[in-house]
Order: sequence, then structure tokens, then C-alpha cells
Amino acid sequence: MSSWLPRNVSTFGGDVDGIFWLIFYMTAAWFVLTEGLIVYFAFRFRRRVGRRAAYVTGSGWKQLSWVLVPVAVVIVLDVFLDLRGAEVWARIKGQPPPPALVVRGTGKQFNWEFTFPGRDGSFDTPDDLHVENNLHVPAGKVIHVVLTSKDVIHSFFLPHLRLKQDVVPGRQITVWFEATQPGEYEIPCAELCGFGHSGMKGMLYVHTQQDFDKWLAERLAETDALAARKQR
Ligand SMILES: [Cu+2]
Repeated sequence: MSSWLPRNVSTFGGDVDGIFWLIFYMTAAWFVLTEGLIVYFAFRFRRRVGRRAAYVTGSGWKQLSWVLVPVAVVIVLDVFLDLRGAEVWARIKGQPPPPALVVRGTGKQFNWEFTFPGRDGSFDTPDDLHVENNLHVPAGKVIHVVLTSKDVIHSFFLPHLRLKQDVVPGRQITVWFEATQPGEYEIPCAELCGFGHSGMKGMLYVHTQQDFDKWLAERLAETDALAARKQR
């Protein structure tokens, strides 16, 4: 069954999938039960010669209970689901664990721009590293992505990491994840943001720490070389 969903490579992905399957099985069971009863009753009480149709007023406890009992069961299941969901929500959206790396993610028409703080570890300094569309991170580390948008609403979506967050101009929203396996994973935009929306696709590259350090050192060296050439 889990083949419906992309492979989970996030530390909190199992919790999100747990809620997904809980909702799925609960609604599936309810669907089969109610549709089954409709079909059964339609057949059982079908029109027959010599049998008068009953006039159901819906008054009286016996008739009312056909509505009130299922409503009560639905409310109980709903509250149960809300409580389970709130637990997972609090774990993921509550206090994010301290980051090993902070990256800025800016949505614009029609791509993502990722900014790494460079050697000094702080943003808005000359050694900031800007990368179009591709986010590179080490595996097994807590990554914070500070999201915003330059123009319209976009949605930052990492399906393999079970992470999705709308990005809104004028607002900074920090999300976090910890990828468990190195690999290449798609970053689509999940909000219809204009004519270039479907082409708005980036990649998440999860490296081993060693490979990530190597990638970062190479990119920073490139930026240095470029800056030196400009000065000449
Ligand atoms: Cu979009």
C-alpha cells in the first residue's frame, strides 16, 4: 500500500504517513459501511406490489437514533483523529530542533533561489552563496529552511520528506527536516503561481557530510574566483 506515496527519507515522515493511513482506513471503512447500507436498504425495501411505502417523519427517538448515533460515532472518531494529528503537528511544527545548517529559500516567478551563508556562517555578507533551484544538504543533520516569496504565493514541497509549506511575500516561515538517506529528490512548487508554475521545479540533493563539505568548498572557491575576476 505504501507504494502510493514516494519513498520516505525524513525522520518525521513516518509520523505524517501514520496520520495519512489512519485517515485513509477510517474513511475507507466508513465509506464501505455507509454505501453498503444504502445498497442493502435500497434492495431490501424496494417497491413491491401490495406493500405501502412508510411515511417517515423523523420524530421519535427510535427514528432519530438513525441520525444521532452515527453523528456521535463520527464526532468521537473526529476528536480521536484531531488529537493524534495534533501530537504529530506539535512534534513537527512546534519547537524545531537546533539546526546544523540554515538555508534561505526564496520563491519567485518561476524558480526557487537558495542562499547559503558561506564561510562566515551569516547571511547578507559578500560570501553568501546563491544557488538557483537546487538545494544541497548533508544527510542526518537538522536543516532549517527560512522560506519567503518575492512575488506571489508559492508552495515549497518536499514529497520525499513529507514537508510542504506555502511561501508568502512579506512573511518568513522557517521549516525544518532531517533527511535520512543521501539521494536526489524533486522540489516542485505545489501552488498554482502563474504560467511558469509547472516548470518551477528544483532538486534536493542530500549528500553525505563529506560530499556536502566538498560541494560547498567547490562552490565557494568558484564564487571567490568570480569575485577576483570582477575586481581585475
Ligand atoms: Cu507554482
